[in-house]
Amino acid sequence: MLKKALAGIGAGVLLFGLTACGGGDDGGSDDGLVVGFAQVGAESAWRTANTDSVKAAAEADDRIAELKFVDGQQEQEKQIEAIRNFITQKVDVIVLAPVVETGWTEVLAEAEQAGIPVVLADRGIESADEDLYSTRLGSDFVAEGRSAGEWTAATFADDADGTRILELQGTTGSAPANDRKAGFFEVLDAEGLDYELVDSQSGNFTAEEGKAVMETFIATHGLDGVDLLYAHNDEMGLGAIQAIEEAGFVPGTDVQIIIVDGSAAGFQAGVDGKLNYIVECNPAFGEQLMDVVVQVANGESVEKFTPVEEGVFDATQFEAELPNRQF
Ligand code: GYE
Repeated sequence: MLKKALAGIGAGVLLFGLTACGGGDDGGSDDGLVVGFAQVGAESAWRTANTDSVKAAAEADDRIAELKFVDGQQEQEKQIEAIRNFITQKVDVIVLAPVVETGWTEVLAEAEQAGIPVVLADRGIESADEDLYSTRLGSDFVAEGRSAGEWTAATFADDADGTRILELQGTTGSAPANDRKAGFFEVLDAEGLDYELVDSQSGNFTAEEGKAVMETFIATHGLDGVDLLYAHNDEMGLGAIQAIEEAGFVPGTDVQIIIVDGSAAGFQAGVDGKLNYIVECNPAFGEQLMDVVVQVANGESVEKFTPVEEGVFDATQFEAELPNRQF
C-alpha cells in the first residue's frame, strides 16, 4: 500500500520509496513497472467490471509500480492520444483495449520505435498489424457468436416458415461486433437453418442506443412474426427489452432474445423470463493481464492470443447461476 501511495507522487520519490522499503520485484526493474492502460470506455457493466479487475490486480501486484489509466470514451482519437502520452512518459508497457479493429498501424509503430511493448486487452485489431503487438488477452468472440448460433439453430430447427431474426450489433468496426456476427451466421449457414435477417443495426454496446434502435426496428418492421433478437451485449438487449415492453409485446415470449456478456442484470432478466439465452463473456482477467505484462516487459515469449474461459446458459440455469455473477 505504501508503495502504491508513493507511485502517485513522482518517479524520483517513487524510486527512493521503493528502495527504502525494500520493494524488490521480479518484473525486470527494481522500481516495478509503469503500465499505461488505454481502456475503451465505460459503456457497459462488462466494461466497468473489466476496469475494476485490471485496476485491482495492478494495485495488488508488487511487480507493478503504477497503472496510468485513460478512459477513451469509445473514441479511437482519445485512445491514440493516450498512447502518444504513454510514449512521451516512457511507460514500460502499454495495454490497449482497442475500440475498433482498424487504424492502429501508425501509433503502434510509434510505440515500437520507442521500444515499448504493446499488449492488447479484450478486443483485437486487424491481422495485418499483428507484429505491432506482443499478444492479445481476451475472449474468442467468434466462438461466442458460434455458441449463439448453435442455440438458435437447435431452437428453431423445426420452424417451418423460416426464422425471422433481428440483430443488435456492437460498436461498428469493433472486434466483438464483427466476430460475434460472423460466428453466429457461420453456424446458421452451416446448419442449414431457414432464416431471414430482417434487420441488423449497431446499438454501440449501450442500453440507450440499443433501445432506440429496437424502437426503430419495431416502427419499421413490427414485431409480429419476428422470432429472435440477437443482441451482441447485455446492455443493448436490456434496452431492447424496454422498447419491446413499451410497444406492448412480451420479451422472451413474443420474441426470443439472446444476449452476450452475462451480467447480474442480464441474468435477472433471464430469471424474469424476459430473455432466453446467455453467452458468457468474462471481464475479470486483471490478474492474468498483469502476468502477461510482466512477461512481455521481461522479453519472454508469449502466445499471440490467450483466451479467457467462458460458458453458456439457458433458461434452466439462470436462477442457479444468478448469485454467482460478479458484475
Ligand atoms: O461484450 C460489451 C462491451 O469488448 C468484450 O465490450 C467487450 C464488449 C462487451 O461494451 O459489453
